Amino acid sequence: MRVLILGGDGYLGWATAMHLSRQGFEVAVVDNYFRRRACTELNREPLFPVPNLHQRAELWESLSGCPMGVHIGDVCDYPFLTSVFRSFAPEAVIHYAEQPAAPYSMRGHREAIFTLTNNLVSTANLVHAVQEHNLRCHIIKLGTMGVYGTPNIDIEEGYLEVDYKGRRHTFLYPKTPGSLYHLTKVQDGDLLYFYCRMWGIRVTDLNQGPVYGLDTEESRPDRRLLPIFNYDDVFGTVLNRFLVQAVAGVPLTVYGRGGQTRGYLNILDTIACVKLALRQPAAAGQYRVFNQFVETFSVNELAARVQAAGQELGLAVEIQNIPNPRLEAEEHYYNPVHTGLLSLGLKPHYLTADVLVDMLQTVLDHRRSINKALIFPEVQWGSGEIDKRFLGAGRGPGDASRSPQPSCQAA
Ligand code: USQ
Repeated sequence: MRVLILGGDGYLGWATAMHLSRQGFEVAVVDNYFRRRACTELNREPLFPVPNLHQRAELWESLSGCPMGVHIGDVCDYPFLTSVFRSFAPEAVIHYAEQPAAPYSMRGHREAIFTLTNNLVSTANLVHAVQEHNLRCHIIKLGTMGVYGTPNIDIEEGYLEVDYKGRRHTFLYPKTPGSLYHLTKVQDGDLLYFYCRMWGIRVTDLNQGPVYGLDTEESRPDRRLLPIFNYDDVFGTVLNRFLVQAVAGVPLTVYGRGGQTRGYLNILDTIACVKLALRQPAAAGQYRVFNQFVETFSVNELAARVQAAGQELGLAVEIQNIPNPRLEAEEHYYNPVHTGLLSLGLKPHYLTADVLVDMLQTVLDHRRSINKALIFPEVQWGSGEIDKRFLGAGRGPGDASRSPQPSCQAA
């Protein structure tokens, strides 16, 4: 199967590309180097430098014997995208080419407009390219669990069946995103769902939680094959940040009370989920949604685990609750369904002490490159007076975190 990976230079795109090419898929990668440029512009360089995409693809081919096509260009440039479709004729496309950082999207006007434009135009261009070249081409789009927010009821897998005044209908699950980035993931999902209904395209939307990890089987033979790994306040995700903070001797930055709970997964499981979706594609006209994570943790729980793993390596890890730069519920109900990918065959990797120690050891190899100035969060979500009771279920000035009342109380 010919698989085109948009955003193939990124943290997840590169690891996915190597894995799929080794598994016998014919792979081509596309990237416009946005992440590299933004890291340089904001002075938030990754933990270690990685060769450019051409060099990585050549190195990968020399080690594995698996060739990989490289196209440098912008998915928002429609003539460029259609030229790639014409030359490669993909049968599936994995769309990782969105601006993925919530803090970046909240940094200012320029970053907000870039996030909106990039994430929506890239998705719309992809849909049109598929319609123009091969309507059967399966689109796998990386979504986010953050589209749902933290509602005070269970989160279903994409859809919600509603009984209303004696009738029943199934809707997309209601969304309450917590950053502009997450909002664009709601909007691109709506776009894809719309075109599934209009044109019969086939789409899988993978609503992924925060990912952690560095090494995959493919990167182990040569450190130059590791993914771009950020630990700064803009592009770093929470667990990756905590690992670097533990090694740097900086107290772990728990934002606010630390009860924020999310669904996490190892980068190995991201790759496994994408492969499962490729091999068992959505049907024509189907907008298929999976909640892509393996286990849930609060930020406090993650910090405690990193602290314990650090102790095994003789690192004295402190934890500090610092003022939350984001507007988000810090204590909330969280119970998302995530059975779809398990039923396709996912064999999860869990966040064990061994996994944490292994990741800490890789970070220790690069301890001299850590720039402590990149750790403390600078981007603030808002400056106005916000009543935090509106942040949870968004149902008005009631107590959003209150559990549903048992029905016997009404009697
Ligand atoms: N957090 C801390 N301390 C830190 C960094 C983060 O307490 O130093 C907290 C945040 O406030 C948040 C949670 O940890 O409550 C997760 O933050 P994150 O930065 O790891 O994740 P987020 O900004 O939500 O975004 C990341 C990826 C994004 C993906 C998303 C999945 O950057 O691309 O879509 O995880 S999810 O969070 O489920 O929406």
